[in-house]
Amino acid sequence: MPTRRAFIAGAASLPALAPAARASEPVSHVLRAAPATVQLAPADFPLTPLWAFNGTVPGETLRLRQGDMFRARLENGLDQPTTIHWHGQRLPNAMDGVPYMTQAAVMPGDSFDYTFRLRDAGTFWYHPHANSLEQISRGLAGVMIVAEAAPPEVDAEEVLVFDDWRLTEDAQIHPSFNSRHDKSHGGRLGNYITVNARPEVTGQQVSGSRLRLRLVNTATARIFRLRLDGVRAWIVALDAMPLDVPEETRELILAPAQRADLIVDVTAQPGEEAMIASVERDGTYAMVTWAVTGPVMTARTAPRALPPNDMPRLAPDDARSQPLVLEGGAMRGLPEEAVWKGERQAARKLIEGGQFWLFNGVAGMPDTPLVEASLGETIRIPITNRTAFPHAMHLHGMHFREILPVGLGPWRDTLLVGPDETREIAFVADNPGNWMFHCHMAAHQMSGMMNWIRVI
Ligand SMILES: [Cu+2]
Repeated sequence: MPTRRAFIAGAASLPALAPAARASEPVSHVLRAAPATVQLAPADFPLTPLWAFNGTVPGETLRLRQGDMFRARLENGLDQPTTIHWHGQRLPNAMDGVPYMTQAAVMPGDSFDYTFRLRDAGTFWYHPHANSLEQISRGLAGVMIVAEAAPPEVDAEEVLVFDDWRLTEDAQIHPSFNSRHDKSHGGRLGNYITVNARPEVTGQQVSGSRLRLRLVNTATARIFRLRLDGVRAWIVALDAMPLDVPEETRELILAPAQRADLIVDVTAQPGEEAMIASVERDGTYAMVTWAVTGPVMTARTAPRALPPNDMPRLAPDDARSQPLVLEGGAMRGLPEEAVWKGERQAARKLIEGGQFWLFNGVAGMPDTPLVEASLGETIRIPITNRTAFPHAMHLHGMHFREILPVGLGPWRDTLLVGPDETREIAFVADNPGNWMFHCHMAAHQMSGMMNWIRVI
């Protein structure tokens, strides 16, 4: 019969689902998810009670260095389970923050230590992956910056977090998280767009100066179309990953969860303004306005590419293909029957259960993954969107590239696929584990648009 000592020793030698950081390795960051109250709406409106990391929206901006170990403790001060997903990080599966898939949910009053090496430089963000629509919409999101060993030379850097809030007339977070209309249409679109949780960011820049801008969309539904004025701008990275060649632009689309790093030269003259505006259906709104001052700095040559992260070599010609078809939603609807919770069911049953969307005929997480890849295998996924809405498709754990008519697109972790489009992605399955592949419009995710990929 095993002795108690032997039993304890045996239990201690079992690999834990996710190792807690040891006492000898203190955490460098504590992120407490808890209720907070901030002045979110303009000053003549009441304060807004929301949920925040460390009391602010966006949550504390984490400034880190490539190659370092990251150790952060999540403390759950909410009255419901939560986790943190480190969006875009190529990390060990147990650190990915997906409850019931990579870790147990962190219960109210409990904590969880996340530890992983920061292998990639870039602009990332963190957010819960539990009850995501409500938790992200109430304010739980923050930016994670991993600096390159040799960052580009700029005069200033700005982090700009674009978000969209649905507020009541007295500036409270609208509690309509179960709206069937949101789920079956374009998601939880708000009525108040912000940058860094303000309706507008203002400041000063010197004419001719060079800025690095890190743009993040933390909204759960709104696709921002951003226009740049009074500057010459280049995209140098998308979803954290540097472009091979910086791409000059005057306007860019930032879908939910996407990031863009820009290098921007202020071309407006002293006395003029430089601006980032959001182009919306009902008009164009200034989000960032810089008063431009002198003396004028000397113009520089176009920026060089950022130092690349260590990406796999992608040879899609040899890849296995697994198509994904997106169906459902308003205007197109569901077929008569579909699979939900492992059973074929009438569409009426799915709709009663708040399920409006299908991935390959299945609503919600299927028991078997979309793809089971062997480690190192290259996989192609043509994504066909038969719905009437765009979807921001996000793969955890690995970045992918789009297969273009000629060549390959940039490395991304989130791709916007428009209605009636087919967009094909390819990736090297080089990170073992179970990884979610889902629409990042959280109302769509919870109403059907979830799947997963297994790498073994
Ligand atoms: Cu979607």
